[in-house]
Amino acid sequence: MITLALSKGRILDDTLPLLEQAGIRLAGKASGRELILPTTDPQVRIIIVRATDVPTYVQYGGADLGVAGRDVLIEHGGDGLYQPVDLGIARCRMSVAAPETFDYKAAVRRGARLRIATKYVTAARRHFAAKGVHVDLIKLYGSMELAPLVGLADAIVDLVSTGNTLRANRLVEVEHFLDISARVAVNQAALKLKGERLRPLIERLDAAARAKVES
Ligand code: PRT
Ligand code: MG
Repeated sequence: MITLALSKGRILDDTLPLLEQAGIRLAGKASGRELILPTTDPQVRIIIVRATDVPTYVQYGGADLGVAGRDVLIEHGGDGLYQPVDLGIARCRMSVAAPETFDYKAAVRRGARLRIATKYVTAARRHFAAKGVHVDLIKLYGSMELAPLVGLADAIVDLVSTGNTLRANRLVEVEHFLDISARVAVNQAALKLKGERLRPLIERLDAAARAKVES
């Protein structure tokens, strides 16, 4: 049996069509509450976990492979994971955003120490270290947009897609530093033990993703 970990929402919605291209469909109609979904391939099942838990399930072998955003994989660290395929789905970017009233570029120029609120501390630390900007990172688990509005932080690091969330909170995207899309993460031990089954599945997902890009 091959177990594939997905998260509800855009990862599941965007992965199902690729799986279908690879010849695998959900078996029967799901109510939306099941956490284990059988597929038309009796040797493949899907488990539904939180987006940030996908790499953890794969790392410890609770799933043989999974689909997770580059953001999630960076924060996890990638231990024990092989990342062979960028599916090009669930695309967005990681950016620094600040209130209109905060001159981010000027603050960076004069070497100010910045307070940055984010869920993505690893990616943010890397970015500011590479830029040589001193930051105090404040870890939050959601609604980062609020932090600068109440004086908790000067700026935030968040994912941006349409930009509507930032606009609604009168924040401006001042620096886009990472392109994000979802990748396949595979348990390294499973790849050795179940390689005969896993490799063709990974190859078919890769082919489906490429075909989607070309169309
Ligand atoms: O929602 P939950 O807490 O369960 O977990 P999650 O937020 O990690 O899961 P989910 O399904 O929301 O996101 C899964 C993956 O989709 C992420 O890990 C990203 O790789 C990817 N993705 C693509 C996004 C977005 N686009 C996105 N726009 N993830 C989050 N957002 C959020 C963003 O954080 C911000 O709050 O949407 C808001 C911005 O969107 P715009 O369109 O207003 O700019
Ligand atoms: Mg979300």
